[in-house]
Amino acid sequence: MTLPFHDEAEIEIFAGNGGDGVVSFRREAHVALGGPDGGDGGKGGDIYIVADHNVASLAKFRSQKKFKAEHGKPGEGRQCTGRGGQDLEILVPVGTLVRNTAHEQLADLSEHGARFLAAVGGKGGLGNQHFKSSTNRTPRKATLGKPGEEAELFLELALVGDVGLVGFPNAGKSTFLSVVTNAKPKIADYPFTTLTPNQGICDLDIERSLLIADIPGLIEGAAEGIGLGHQFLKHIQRTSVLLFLLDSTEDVQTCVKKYETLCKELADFDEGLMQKSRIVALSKVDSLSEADRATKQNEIETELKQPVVCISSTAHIGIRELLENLWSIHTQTRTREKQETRTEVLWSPLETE
Ligand SMILES: Nc1nc2c(ncn2[C@@H]2O[C@H](COP(=O)(O)OP(=O)(O)OP(=O)(O)O)[C@@H](O)[C@H]2O)c(=O)[nH]1
Ligand SMILES: [Mg+2]
Repeated sequence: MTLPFHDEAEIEIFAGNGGDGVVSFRREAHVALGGPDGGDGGKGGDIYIVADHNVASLAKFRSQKKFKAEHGKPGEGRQCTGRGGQDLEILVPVGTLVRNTAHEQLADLSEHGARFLAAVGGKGGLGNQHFKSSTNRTPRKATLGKPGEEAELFLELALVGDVGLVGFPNAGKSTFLSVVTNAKPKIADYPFTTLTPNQGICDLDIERSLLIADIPGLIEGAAEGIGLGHQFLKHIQRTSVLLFLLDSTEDVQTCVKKYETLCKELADFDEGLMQKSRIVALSKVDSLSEADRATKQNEIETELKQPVVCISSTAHIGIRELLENLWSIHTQTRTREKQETRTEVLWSPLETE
């Protein structure tokens, strides 16, 4: 699944107006003056924004920016209420954030089927049947339907991956994605081959799969907008584990320096990214002899003071073990997150008294 990417959109939405109430009197044979029987107007349609996994990007909002729900119908005689306007569902990709013009987040539609009521339809007006009193048996009053809510909204897509790939350009991120998932990203031996995020599903077996997100390479100063900048880092914010790729064909000092730069760029963007579990891998080790591989791995582990694994996507070296490790970190992280949310929900100030 390589996404044709369009990850931001601005839309205007107009919920339906309520239908007007009407003035009407009962007309019956032999009854000179029937009572008031004007029905109420129907409610205007609401607008929902709904996450749907069949929608891949926000591209469709380039051509359509205005969305209007149906108005309610006016009431009718014989106390008939007008038909309500139909609700409108705007389908967006899973992972869409909805913001208002002040850029406050209104909704995070991170699961298929998640719905956000974005604009409420206006109430229908009241028919004259409601205005009958002991002093006025023939009221000529009815009220107008209320206007529906309107809003200007910003939609922003942040992918919901399990594993996020982090590395300098040319580190072999897209190649890794293409080997372990169904994605077919562009691969080439020059920097910035990947210009927009890609996502792919890696099936470890029938029951276990990981959603892996590949983002454009980072370079020093990305947080200040150098290279393609850090704009794509939001796509790995919701992953449970980060996989750093360092190109093993480069010397030890370059690998170490690049690793430190990547960490700094991540921290400059969002400290939370640095709290995520991570695996550091030396990529392209098929280009090194086994002896060189081991030496380089040891030296880099010593410098970084953390374990480093050796992989080659093209020669399938170390890939299976890496995927198993990613899986186990991923499941542990998600279990911990679930427990944390449960604790937050269960916590009550009353219990601490
Ligand atoms: N020998 C060898 N070459 C590899 C391996 N993985 C990637 N490469 C090569 O490294 C180059 C860069 O690979 P990409 O996958 O495009 O790198 P990237 O990290 O996605 O680069 P950007 O999209 O520019 O950030 C390509 O020429 C690949 O063929 C590997 O395991 N072994
Ligand atoms: Mg790439």
